[in-house]
Amino acid sequence: MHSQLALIERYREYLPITDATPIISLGEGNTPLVKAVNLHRLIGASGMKLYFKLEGLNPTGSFKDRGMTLAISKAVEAGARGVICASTGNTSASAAAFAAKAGLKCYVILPAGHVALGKLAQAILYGAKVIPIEGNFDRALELVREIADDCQVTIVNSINPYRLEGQKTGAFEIIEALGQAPEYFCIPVGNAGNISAYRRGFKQWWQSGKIAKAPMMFGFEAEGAAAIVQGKPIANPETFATAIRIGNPASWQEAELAANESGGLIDSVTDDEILHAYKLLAESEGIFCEPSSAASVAGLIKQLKAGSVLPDALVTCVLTGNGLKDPDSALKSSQVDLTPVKAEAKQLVKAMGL
Ligand code: AN7
Repeated sequence: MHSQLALIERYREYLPITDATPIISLGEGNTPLVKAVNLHRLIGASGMKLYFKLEGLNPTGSFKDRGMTLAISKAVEAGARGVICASTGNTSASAAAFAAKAGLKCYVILPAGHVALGKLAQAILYGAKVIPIEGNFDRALELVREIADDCQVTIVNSINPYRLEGQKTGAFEIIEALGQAPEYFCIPVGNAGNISAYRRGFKQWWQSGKIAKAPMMFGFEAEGAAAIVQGKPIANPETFATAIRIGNPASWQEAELAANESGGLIDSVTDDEILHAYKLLAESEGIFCEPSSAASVAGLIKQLKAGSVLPDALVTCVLTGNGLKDPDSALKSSQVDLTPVKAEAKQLVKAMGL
């Protein structure tokens, strides 16, 4: 029965909703936690119990839906006319979809030229007003903060207090699926909201006695956008993982605290390491996530080599978004000859390399 409830109804006792809150849902949450059968062996940890939380199976294809269902429900409850966000893509897709269902106007401010095509297509088709700027994500978020009040629109970036509250439900689902918390928890870090949200979820259920121990939180920034690791904002962040191309994370302090107090770490991974993990997930586990999502696995591989993750541990990696959003990255990262061969059996068998 409980799977028929909307995500935020299912966990309502842990969330700031009341009988007066209209529930705007697209069927988010309840995503699969899939056990690795090959990848852990390929990274030299055959005894590892490794699980992937497939957040790309949410209705708009990313984890953002967990927070957006609550942010949009609360915006409707408060009588908002419209919502606005800056985005590297996934927030905009999610905001646009939930706003469409709620009948709210949605304004989306994007860094021109650095949003994966699928995400842009989503925001447009869901009917948002999409405005690219000549600037990066950090500048877009500054502008959104500057104009939201005057324009009488609600910000639905993760600085909206309801976003992270909704996103913490991912931690609850992992605990329910495993019957305990993982020992190590690995996640990509961009604006640093999701790692903060998961920490809230794990901490809340640890403090209420539902789990004996909370996981060590390991967050991974892209090396060219690693503000937290370097201890200073990055003016011109660069990485091929466009979703985490962010130089001044909004939840910087909460994320650092999450890593520190849980005994974990925020580290960085190179584009090459991300690319390697992206392909490994696809080829060894049949999982097509987006490049940014693969930062969690790239980071796991790095920490395993460094000895900070033990090879026989219980580990969960969050795969934050669906690879189908970004087919360009998939094709660009593979050297495949797609020249057509003659439609003849002999030619075909030869092309098959047999
Ligand atoms: C697939 O959509 O910031 O550390 O504007 O799309 O919580 O920011 C997306 C971020 C990881 C990083 N994986 O999460 C946006 C945006 C994917 C993402 C992140 C994002 P945060």
